[in-house]
Amino acid sequence: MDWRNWRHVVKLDPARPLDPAVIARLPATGTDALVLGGSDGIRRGAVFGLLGAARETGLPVAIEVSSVQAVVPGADWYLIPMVLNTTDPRWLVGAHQEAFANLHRIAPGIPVPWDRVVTVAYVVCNPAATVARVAAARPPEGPAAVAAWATVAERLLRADIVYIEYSGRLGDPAWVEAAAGALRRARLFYGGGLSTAEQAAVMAARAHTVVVGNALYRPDGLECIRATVRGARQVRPGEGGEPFAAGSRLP
Ligand code: 1GP
Repeated sequence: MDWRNWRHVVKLDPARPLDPAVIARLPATGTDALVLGGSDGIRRGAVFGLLGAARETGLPVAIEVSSVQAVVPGADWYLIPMVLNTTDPRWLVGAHQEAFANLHRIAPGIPVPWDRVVTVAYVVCNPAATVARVAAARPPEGPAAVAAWATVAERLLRADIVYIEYSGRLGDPAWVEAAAGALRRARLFYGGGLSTAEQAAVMAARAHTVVVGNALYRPDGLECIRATVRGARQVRPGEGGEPFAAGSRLP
């Protein structure tokens, strides 16, 4: 399935151990795709091993290239994160520039699969999240600031995806709504703290795609994934609160 049609995605962290039997059971949960990604401690060997297990599920697999260690061939898509609200340009474009400058060493002889490269503009909203610390992010002050970041992402950077990232805790639906209201073309992803059908439905009514990470690592992880898939499928994007593009008109 094309990434533009994903409603529910599971994010697997290559730095966290997970029973391969759990991964093998992910297709039966009804999720649309697997994303391999994490903020810290990414090692090429672990990404490679996890990619193999993910591929065996038959689900579409994306690698989030948050480090050159995640440059591993064999994924359907390569998601390139850019942290919009970082205080250090390294996390917006600096690390990317460095990677391209060293590509001949990182992936010798392998051309960049540009048709499978997807740009992801992150708005990091939870100051306590690892990604906020690692990427030196300054969380937005409120929904209006989030909407403005969404406009920057779509209109100026032409990003494919705008990602409202609360990683580790449930976010404020009003912030997701604000981003939706500013977007016309980019896909809106929400991630953070989802483990129940109700929580997933609230966010999936405001975003195109919801991402579930941490909950899978709980003892009842697969049940959480099933529940969040059910919730995401109960609603349509733009159904909750402000519809897409509602606030994107110029005065
Ligand atoms: C993390 O947005 C994802 O990048 C998912 O967040 O781990 O809190 O589910 P959780």
